[in-house]
Amino acid sequence: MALDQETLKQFVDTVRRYVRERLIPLEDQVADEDQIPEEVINEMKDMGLFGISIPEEFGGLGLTMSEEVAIIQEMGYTSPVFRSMFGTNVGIGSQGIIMDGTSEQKAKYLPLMASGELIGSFALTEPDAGSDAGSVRTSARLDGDEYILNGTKRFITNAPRAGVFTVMARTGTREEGGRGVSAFLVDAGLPGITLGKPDKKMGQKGSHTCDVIFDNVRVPRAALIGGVEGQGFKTAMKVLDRGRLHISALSVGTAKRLIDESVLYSTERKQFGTEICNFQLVQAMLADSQTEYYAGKCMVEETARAYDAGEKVSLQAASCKLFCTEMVGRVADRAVQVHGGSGYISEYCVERFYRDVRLFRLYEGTSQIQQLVIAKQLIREASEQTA
Ligand code: COS
Repeated sequence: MALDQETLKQFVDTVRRYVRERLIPLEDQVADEDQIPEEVINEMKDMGLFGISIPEEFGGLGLTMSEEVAIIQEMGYTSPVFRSMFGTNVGIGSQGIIMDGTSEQKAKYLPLMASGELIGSFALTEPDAGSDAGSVRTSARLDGDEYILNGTKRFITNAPRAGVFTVMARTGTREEGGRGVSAFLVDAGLPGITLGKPDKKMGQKGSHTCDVIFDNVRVPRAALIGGVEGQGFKTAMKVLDRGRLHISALSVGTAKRLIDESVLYSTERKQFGTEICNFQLVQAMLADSQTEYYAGKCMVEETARAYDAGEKVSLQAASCKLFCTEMVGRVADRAVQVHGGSGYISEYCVERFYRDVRLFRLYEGTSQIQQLVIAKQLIREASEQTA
């Protein structure tokens, strides 16, 4: 649903105020305790954040991509772990069902995901399959009316809280690559599912990932997304197109925060008898960050508009992910530089953000995978024109 401009503005303002008044003051606590307070999770549920992308008929807010991008930029202004708590429900954890699920699968899972009662996680990555998403080894063997799943999934965001996993598993042969992969909705409480130890990450404390191990897990045939084998890779790619745009919006929001922190610091910190913002070399860093932030924002908003217009945006989404996640890395680096020695001290939030944003260039496809997606499409388009 496209919200009218006034309603959208009110929602964006509400999220902006919530981020500034409620979440930013909690950032250090969440990082220190590696835990988001339960009451905050409940507040985010009450605000409808878990269901922003889920259609209204299933209890979500049914925002368009442009609207989602506006909200996620606001969320990017604070520690990314808050967004991560509901991010899988909005993106990779629910979109496979929304895009390719049967009406029974939608009715069973989406309302619970929209309210935040059920956390959905996306289980694609494996110890030996990350960038090469078509090479997953987790197997799903049909046995009567059930599939039996075996394998290990790695770095699964929100796995410790998940109620359902979208699992990419091989129903075909290894030689079939992506064509032999199917997507399954696997309830987390099923016998044979165990979780590995929580991963000790570089940053993003408060967001939890771990291995998920499937040992002869029996799921009904009805767990196969869309009821069709061999479509899992394509489902994953479509989900990731959208996810990449979402992460780009997040990167843009975080860049804005880092710029604001840098400007503020530079107007307070004095050296050589004046505020450091008066030095042109400092101004150059601020200007470069602002320019790159603005470029990223324009790209993301334009691609979201194209997505809403029904255009295929794989190339644009990959371009956004490549540019915006690399951009926020540079902006974070400059933010530390503007803060000087203080930027290396955890008392200033730029130190934490510097570590947190490093993940953006890795998950939902590394920068190198985005380059590959972009170049492949350019080459395909060129060969179609000459054919
Ligand atoms: N939307 C719909 N379909 C898509 C698609 C998309 N964005 N991208 C690819 N496909 C389809 C192709 O059309 C092709 O279909 P056919 O078999 O009918 O021709 C099929 O999927 C295979 O496509 P392709 O040959 O391009 O796939 P590759 O195996 O070459 O791999 C990459 C493509 C490397 C880009 C893919 O594996 C990838 O994105 N890897 C990164 C995965 C990732 O992000 N991992 C992070 C963990 S998830 S949080």
